[in-house]
Amino acid sequence: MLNKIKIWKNQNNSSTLRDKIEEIKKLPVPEHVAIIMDGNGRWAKKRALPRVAGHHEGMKVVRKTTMLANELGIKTLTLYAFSTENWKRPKNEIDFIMKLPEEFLDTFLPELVENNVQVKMMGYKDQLPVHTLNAIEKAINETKDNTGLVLNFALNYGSRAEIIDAVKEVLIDYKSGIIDEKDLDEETFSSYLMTSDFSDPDLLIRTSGEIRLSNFMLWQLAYSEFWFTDVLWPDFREEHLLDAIESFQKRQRRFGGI
Ligand code: V07
Repeated sequence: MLNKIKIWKNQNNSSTLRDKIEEIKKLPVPEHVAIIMDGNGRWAKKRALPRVAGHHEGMKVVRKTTMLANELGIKTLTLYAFSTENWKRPKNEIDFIMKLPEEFLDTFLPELVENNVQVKMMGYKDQLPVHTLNAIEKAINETKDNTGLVLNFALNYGSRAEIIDAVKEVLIDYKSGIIDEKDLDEETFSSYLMTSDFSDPDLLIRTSGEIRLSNFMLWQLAYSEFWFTDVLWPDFREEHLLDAIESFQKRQRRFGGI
């Protein structure tokens, strides 16, 4: 028995990533994890690289994070890839970022399919370049029957605009008699949001030391646990996701006690 325990430890007698994953899988994991992937520009600046190098490195981290989330049994992973405010950035940076979905999918779509991951997107599609949207819609279509992790990209997404648009839809349905004033409760209103297919996030992660929501899922995050880290998104590793989930599980245990 002791021998068996020993082989799980590495030479420093510290626990390995594998140990940590197995520990975390023993307790309930958050169903829906949302991440604000911040700090890509800062990561590049620290290395005297162009900002786009940070975005490119950040894309690789998306792949690793997705695979681990899938293995842990997380049901939905929502990643804030591009906000409605991000159009204010220099054109060359936007052009580069808008090629990332294609590059990501050219490289990783087969792996996503193999791992039963379903790709989704929420956000305002009209303003996206056609080449970007085509690549994403192809991936959504090719993975639509997959039953594993839902990988939901928030792209050209903004929460206040989403809420205003939901209100407008409610008004239209009110005018046409589909909905009555007394029917409008939180659950009904949620069904008008872009996230109508998903449960609310249980855990929000934001990297890079900023402690704010930046117009991300304002309605949906009302009851979520928040986990902020100074780690820049391109430096975010498996152990950081595991730390965030471990912290979530500890909080759940404290509140579940009574
Ligand atoms: C983007 C890399 C991650 C850090 C944050 C900003 C830059 C992956 C995607 C993506 C999107 C849709 C899809 C497949 C992949 C992506 C944008 C930016 C706009 F179906 N990374 N990544 N999209 N960054």
